[in-house]
Amino acid sequence: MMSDYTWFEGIAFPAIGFQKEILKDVRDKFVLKEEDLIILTYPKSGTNWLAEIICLIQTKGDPKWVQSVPIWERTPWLETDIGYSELINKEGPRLMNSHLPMHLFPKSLFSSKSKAIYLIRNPRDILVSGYFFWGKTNLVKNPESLGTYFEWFLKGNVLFGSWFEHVRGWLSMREWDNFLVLYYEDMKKDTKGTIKKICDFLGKKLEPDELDLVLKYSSFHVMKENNMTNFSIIGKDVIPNGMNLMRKGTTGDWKNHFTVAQAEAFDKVFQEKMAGFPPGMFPWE
Ligand code: PPS
Repeated sequence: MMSDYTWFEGIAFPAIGFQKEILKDVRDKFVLKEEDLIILTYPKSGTNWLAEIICLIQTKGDPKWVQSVPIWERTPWLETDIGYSELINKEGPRLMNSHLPMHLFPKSLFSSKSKAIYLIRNPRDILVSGYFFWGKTNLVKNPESLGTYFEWFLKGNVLFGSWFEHVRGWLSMREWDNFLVLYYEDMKKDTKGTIKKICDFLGKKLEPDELDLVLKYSSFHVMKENNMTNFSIIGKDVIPNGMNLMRKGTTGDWKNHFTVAQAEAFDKVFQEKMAGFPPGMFPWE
């Protein structure tokens, strides 16, 4: 087993900022409240894009909040040491995000009326995004090559475990009233339509000019320039090489990186592992 991670229940977490005891408390003791909103994703699915959109919906498109408060304070990351301690002490409606697979998520979710949005992205693009993002940090074992990371990803030997199991687990909640499933690919194709869908789910109404402001301030280029969002203010003492969150923001970048053999191997695993879902469940397939 790799030793460069914090392991909990067979799932790998970054070695910095995560502890088994906290992960256990998150699962067993964290109490979700009816007014909470949770952003759920497998890493590199567009978490921060969705978070920025939700923050901007809350301010009706006014960018002051997203331009003055770091995104990890606006939407604390539940399973981290810091995020957990912030959230347990927070009054009122809480906005949070989590990469946890369903079986490690707070049990209280299943008896609460809190709302959750699960964002899914083509795992091929997630693989490429993760390779370029994590590889440069000191948070994970360095895979040295995309080929090595590809093998790890298909086996689920990467942060937060297998994409296939993560998605299978959370999609079992898709019929719940307070659970919305979104796709990164749809967000790219029709961002405005997706923002409206999120507003409907949250019971928020935006005027057309407010909607345009949400669209503007959550666009890739504006987010890339926003130091409160693009991870550029994370100290070099934490991540010596820095972190480039806003890399390309496109769909299908995997085609620039996979060999033909890798593309075929991925297809085979995808079909095996995701068998049984109705046609159209994954818009990129
Ligand atoms: S993390 O580190 O797991 O929280 O990363 P996450 O935010 O989930 O995903 C990062 C990818 O999302 C892309 N991104 C966007 N795409 C389009 N539009 C906007 N506004 C946007 N914001 C973030 C980001 O570029 C990462 O994808 P890649 O493919 O690496 O560019």
